[in-house]
Amino acid sequence: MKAHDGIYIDGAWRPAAGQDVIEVVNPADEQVIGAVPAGTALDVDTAVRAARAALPGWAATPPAERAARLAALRDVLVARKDEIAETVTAELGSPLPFSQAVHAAVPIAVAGSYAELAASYVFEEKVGNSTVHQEPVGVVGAITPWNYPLHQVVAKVAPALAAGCTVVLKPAEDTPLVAQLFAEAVHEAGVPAGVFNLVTGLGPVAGQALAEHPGVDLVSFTGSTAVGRQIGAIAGAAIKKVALELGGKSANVILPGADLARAVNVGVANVMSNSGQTCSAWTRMLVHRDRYDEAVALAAAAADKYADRIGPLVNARQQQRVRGYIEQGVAEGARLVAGGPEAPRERGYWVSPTVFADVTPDMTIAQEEIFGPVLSILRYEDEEDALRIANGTVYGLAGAVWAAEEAEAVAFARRMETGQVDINGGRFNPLAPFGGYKQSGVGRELGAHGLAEYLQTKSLQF
Ligand code: TXE
Repeated sequence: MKAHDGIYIDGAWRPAAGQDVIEVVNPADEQVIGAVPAGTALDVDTAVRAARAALPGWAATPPAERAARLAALRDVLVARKDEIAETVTAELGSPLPFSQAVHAAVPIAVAGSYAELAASYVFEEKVGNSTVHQEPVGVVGAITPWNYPLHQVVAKVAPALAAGCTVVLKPAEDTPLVAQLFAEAVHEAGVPAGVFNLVTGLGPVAGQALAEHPGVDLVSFTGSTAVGRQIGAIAGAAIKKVALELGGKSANVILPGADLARAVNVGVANVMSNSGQTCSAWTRMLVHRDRYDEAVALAAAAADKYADRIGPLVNARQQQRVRGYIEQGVAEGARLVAGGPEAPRERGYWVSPTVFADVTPDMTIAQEEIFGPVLSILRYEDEEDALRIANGTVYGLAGAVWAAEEAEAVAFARRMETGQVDINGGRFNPLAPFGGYKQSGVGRELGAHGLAEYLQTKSLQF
């Protein structure tokens, strides 16, 4: 048994209470590449107790020392970045260059940002005759999905540790290997025993036990809206804090004067990235009717170029789900201009880059999160119509606006009901808060706002 064939609790790898395992499958070819313990409520309880026991010590550790551990963690992740990329490629199926450029590099940037924020954040300030203290919320239960397997983990664990919280992580069952690698990195970075704990397992078993555990003060969840709703209900009943990062159906609004070719090409790249398994993906492209046909032709040509560049979907269920949405799009009258429901390969969970034209706002493919390489192109009459369509879903996670003038794009973006908007392109910023309006979630991740989620406020009056 290799060291990490167990679960990581209180600074050590140990066997889970039961014998069950979860097999890990490479979605590109359906080969079994490993297995991890299927932790149960008993394992979760052991982990939460370890996290509670470690809480007073870590909460009292000076922020500068917490920052030093996070900087050490970042350094270990840097030293192991090739292994991270290879692991994510093996369990998620993403092409290796993408795993290197995104699945390894982004969490390294996020860990680095929290090493800096832990050192610079104002945990105590004077307000009139009071001092206001920012204190850790306590024990965090983190439940993460498989789409950006390491990023989702770091986006929760790094700010929680920066805040002085201790953590029990339940990673997605499809991608647990990089979570094990992360636990090794935390250990190597010298984070004290019990501050970070890892229990692999199934969502409805280990995940639910973690959300329900009375020793957990805050549940931070990223995943489907359906499970997010359940977790929100559990947290509501227990009056415990909750952060939810859920689905999206983001709009890419191309205003009439924009550089159409650039807006379409970047828009298609955004949707195809990670095979469309991105909650913030710009899955609805909104184009003025005068430039609509031109945009459709550009998008179809751009999408076809991704056929050999994107990886498979994570598992057979997601592949079925996405193919089902494509069939539904056809059935509801949308026009396929690239891709389609047929699986392009026999083995593995592949779906072709797909583009639909003549999509209307009421169609299922324009309303529901598909989570695959599928773009819907919608036509608008004028700016007010574009805004109505952009805001016309239950979600509000991200989006984009393209215009001839930056100010015009900013004015439009400010009227969008969504948490993050890229203006004429835009680059990833690990310090910019990320999170949803409406049913896309509760709370923010990344940057100082992400850190604040893990803090509670106390004021002392003098
Ligand atoms: O998500 P689940 P799934 C969306 C996307 C996708 C759909 C289904 O639309 O097609 O969700 O994906 C854990 N109690 N997103 O089924 O089930 C689970 O083990 C506690 C959007 O994979 O929500 C995993 O760790 N935990 C998204 C995590 O929840 C439970 C990313 C997410 O899995 C649980 C992924 C339960 N009862 C999917 N049931 C985003 N927002 O980025 C499951 N889990």
